[in-house]
Amino acid sequence: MSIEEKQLGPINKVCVVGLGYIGLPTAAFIADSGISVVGVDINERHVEKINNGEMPFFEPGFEALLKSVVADGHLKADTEVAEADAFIVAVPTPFNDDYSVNMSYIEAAAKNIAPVLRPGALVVLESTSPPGTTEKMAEILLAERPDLSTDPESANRLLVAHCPERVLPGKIMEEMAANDRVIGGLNPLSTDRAKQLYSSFCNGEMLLTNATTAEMAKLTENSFRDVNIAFANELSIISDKLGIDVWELIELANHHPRVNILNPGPGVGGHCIAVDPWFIVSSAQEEAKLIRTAREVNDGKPAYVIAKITEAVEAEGADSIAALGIAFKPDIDDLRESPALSIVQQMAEKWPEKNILVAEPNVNELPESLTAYQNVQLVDASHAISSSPVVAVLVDHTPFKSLEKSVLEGKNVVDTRGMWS
Ligand code: SAJ
Repeated sequence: MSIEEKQLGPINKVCVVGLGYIGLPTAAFIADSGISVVGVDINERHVEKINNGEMPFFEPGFEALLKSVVADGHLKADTEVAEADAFIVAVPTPFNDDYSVNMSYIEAAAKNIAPVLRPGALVVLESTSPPGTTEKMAEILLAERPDLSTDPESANRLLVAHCPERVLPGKIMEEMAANDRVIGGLNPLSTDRAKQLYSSFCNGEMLLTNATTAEMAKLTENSFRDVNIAFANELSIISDKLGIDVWELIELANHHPRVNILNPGPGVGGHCIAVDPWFIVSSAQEEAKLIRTAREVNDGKPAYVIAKITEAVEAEGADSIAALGIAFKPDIDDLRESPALSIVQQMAEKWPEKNILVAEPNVNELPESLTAYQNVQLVDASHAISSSPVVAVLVDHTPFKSLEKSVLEGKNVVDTRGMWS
């Protein structure tokens, strides 16, 4: 049973639902391959910006591509879905209080798409999701459209697959075309059709499997990283207790040909690694012991850093503290789930009478969560350091690395990133 035998033909039109950090670049890459793409988002301002070729968020190198596919008419944004040969769902999948997935965005997308589905249409879920979600999405589609069937032999067949996004924010232009893709359909025909779609713009290998394994593959990749960062974070706490420099320790251990320890930090941020492992935990509560513990270790790191800063503040009798960085990782402006931001917020709350001098070269103004505090100011790094006896290094942004080490002489430094080790 192949695409040719089933006479599914070429994919000429694609509808991408959700124009965020993943959906929009995906839509633009597909449009750049010559396919006509309608990108759909509920945010009207966002849609308007895109149709003017303007970036709704920062991603290096992406603006030129966006402008070009909008100008040549291959990409059009809209608030309404349109008929298409294939649909990609790239909407958020937050978790509920019990860490189970919140399906509301997927459900809303499926209900939107359902009325415009034609027999033979393909629907791909890209959003990171727990095992079984693609099947649930198919059930929602079929409940709305009982005339369609996921039986590949049916003339009214609906093809459904999962193809998780795997690009690293900040490197999307390289990784969107180059990364290998894991593709898992509800049946082999759905998998093949999704492979045809992704081959239009991706030069990486197409790794074919079933939907549940594809869902779990994505969660596994991010959990692998989370567990390994937790190992590094735990080592940093053990090393403090034993009076060992963790950066030297890791460097020495990494000389072993089969050891490659990641970097400790103030905790794990961003919208992926701090979230996705919980989907495994909620799918296998009893069994996912290590994955749960790793999450707890990483989530506990900001409180440990606060305790270290408190020791330094008390030792110095400091009335001013320099905080270097609030982004969730180096050289980006993204503050989502940032442990550095949460540490600064906790300091502001804990010490209303002390000045918290924040240096963050990637933003022009403090986020609302910090402007609420009178004692927090955004300043440049040299000013923050020279005015404070205690310096908390929370993000290792490149501009910080070029500061002379001598500016830290006599300072009590809590360096969570090993920037000057
Ligand atoms: N971090 C450390 N120590 C390290 C590495 C990272 O503390 O050695 C921290 C970072 O500072 C940051 C967090 O971990 O707070 C996550 O950063 P990251 O660079 O590891 O990952 P993300 O969240 O930007 O992107 C990840 C990527 N997944 C993997 O590398 C397995 C990316 O490929 C995924 O597409 C993305 O998650 C996603 O959307 O799922």
